[in-house]
Amino acid sequence: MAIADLARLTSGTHTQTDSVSRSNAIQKALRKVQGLSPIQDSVLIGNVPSIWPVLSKYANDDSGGGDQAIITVPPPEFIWDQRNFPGGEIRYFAHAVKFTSPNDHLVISAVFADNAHRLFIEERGPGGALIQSFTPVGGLADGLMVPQASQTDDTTSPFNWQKIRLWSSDDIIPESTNNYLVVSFEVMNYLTADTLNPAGLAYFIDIYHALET
Ligand SMILES: [Ca+2]
Repeated sequence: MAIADLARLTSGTHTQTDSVSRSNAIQKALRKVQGLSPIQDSVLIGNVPSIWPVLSKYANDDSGGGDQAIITVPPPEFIWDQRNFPGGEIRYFAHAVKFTSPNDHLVISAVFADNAHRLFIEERGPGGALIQSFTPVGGLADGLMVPQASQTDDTTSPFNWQKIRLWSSDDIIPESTNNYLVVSFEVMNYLTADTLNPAGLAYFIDIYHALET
């Protein structure tokens, strides 16, 4: 069966963000891809502590069989909703792409977060209605979503922010091509006594689909 690339999604200013809820971030992501408003683009924050692991492409990337639509997508950027990072805060991020076929899809992801995060990959209707979840109930888990976990759980190297979480799956079959594949994140910045306590998110998602059912 032939397989084709559909999209590469990487964190950047097009990633939508919200300080209140994942649902709000998803609404913004769906509006962004449909050319509607209001939206809220994420802020590029750079490698704040200079020691975060960087998700980057190979210099001679030929992903997607060399398809320019894939390999010209910029590598992931470190993002947040603003340039300050209070300890204990949770921020939400989302990115949507429209399904173009009813066939089996393959999604491959790599995610960095400072400090903990949950990743959700879902089919959503154009207005945001949840159609189905491809990730576990409550999202894929990276670290405890507890502000004090930096003092109780995430206390030795490799720290949570040093881990790149990997996930992939096939059997991602949309109910309708009117719907969207929506990737969303809930990210928590732990409390710490350190002077510098940055928060950030960076991700890479490749989506492929079968050309026949
Ligand atoms: Ca932090």
